Amino acid sequence: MKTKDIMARLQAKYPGENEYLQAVQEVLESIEEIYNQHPEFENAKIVERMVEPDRIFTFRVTWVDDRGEVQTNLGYRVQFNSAIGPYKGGLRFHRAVTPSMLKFLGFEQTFKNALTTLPMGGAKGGSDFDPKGKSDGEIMRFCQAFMYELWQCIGPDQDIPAGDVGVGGREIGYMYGMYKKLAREYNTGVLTGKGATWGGSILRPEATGFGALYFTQQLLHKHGQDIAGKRIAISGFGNVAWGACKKAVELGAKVVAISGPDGVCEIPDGITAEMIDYMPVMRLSNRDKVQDMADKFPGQAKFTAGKKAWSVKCDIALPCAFQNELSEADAKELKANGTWCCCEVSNMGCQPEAIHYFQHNGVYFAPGKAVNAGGVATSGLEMTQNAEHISWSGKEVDEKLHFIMESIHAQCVKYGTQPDGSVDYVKGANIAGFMKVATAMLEQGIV
Ligand code: 2IT
Repeated sequence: MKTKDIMARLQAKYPGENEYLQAVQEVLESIEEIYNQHPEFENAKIVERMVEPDRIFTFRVTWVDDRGEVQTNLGYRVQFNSAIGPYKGGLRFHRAVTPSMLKFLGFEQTFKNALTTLPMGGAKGGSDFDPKGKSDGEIMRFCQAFMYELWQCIGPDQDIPAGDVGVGGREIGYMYGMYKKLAREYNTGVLTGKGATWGGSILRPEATGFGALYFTQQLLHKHGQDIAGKRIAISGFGNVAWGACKKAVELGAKVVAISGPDGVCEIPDGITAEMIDYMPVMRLSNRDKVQDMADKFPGQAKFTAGKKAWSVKCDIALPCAFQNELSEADAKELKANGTWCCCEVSNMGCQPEAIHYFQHNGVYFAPGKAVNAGGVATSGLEMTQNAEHISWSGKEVDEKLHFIMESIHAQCVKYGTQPDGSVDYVKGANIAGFMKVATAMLEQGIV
């Protein structure tokens, strides 16, 4: 297989699906060498099969807003790959959602889920519904209308959605309520990220951020460093950024920036517990403004409009918001300001040129599919608890999450160690995930 040829074919077939093409290109470049050492992969056309989703559901979602006006959105579920388990992955509600975005996310999810050590295939879904400025009632009616279509496509052994950008505990609650009514079954295993009193795993809300910090700590330890005392810049202020802030502070680091679509909040003395508690309040308001933090904590947080978190001096950068949020120019600015580590927490948060710059300028870099896998891994733990009708304590879940993140780090080191002893975490994560999925596909025949 030649990455160039496959990419040329995909570009001709899916012109304009830029995020999808970007995600595929990165994985193919990483695995090309090892793939070509295995003629059995080529004979079974593993790559050609793996880059296409198994199926995509597209549906219209119609709901009524607070003014009584009828609104129409599009909903999707991309079931990407089920070689190692039922389809699993989040739902994204964001105005920019397209099939390309969900295909990239579903593709990434397939490899990420393979890294978690748990039996989960890859999927993603969502809608171009824009939560910004919506009331709680509007959010509820949209979630209900969305589930009215989605429920036929999902099931505990079939496909298990969860949250992503724009979908948190509140939205999962509204969707589960509707699912239960339609299916006439208390089938908790059909969604993850549920409330703790009705089948949700303790620590699922924190898990993506906590897991990312455990991974970052392991990467630092591998390189003779520790997170304590380090200055960290974080982008976003949603669920993932919130969990990352909590664990960073717990491990003794100082979070000196958070950001939003409107700009950055610089926090020279480090984020406090009160500020961290305010982050979910900001999210639930649907205002989408990080400036609210500076307004609430004047003197502690300084807001600058139009600037990114990457303009703030830090040791470690943690992108926690959206794909392609960190460009080559941002990477250069970070490096010039003394940053020496970037762990990508958002899915494909760094542009390819930024990753290339980090890797060739002495900045440790690890990709989202390894760093953020603690979220979906804890969803996998939630599925196990639901199947057994039990609930583990926070301590039990945290221990399992810790173990899983260690295993993901070890897989990256195993497959990503270069002849000079350095670790290419991008290669490591991609090859480890690929080998697991490809082997399962081979063993299950041509289907
Ligand atoms: O990108 C992700 O891994 C998620 N949004 C979480 C998916 C999940 O099923 O928990």
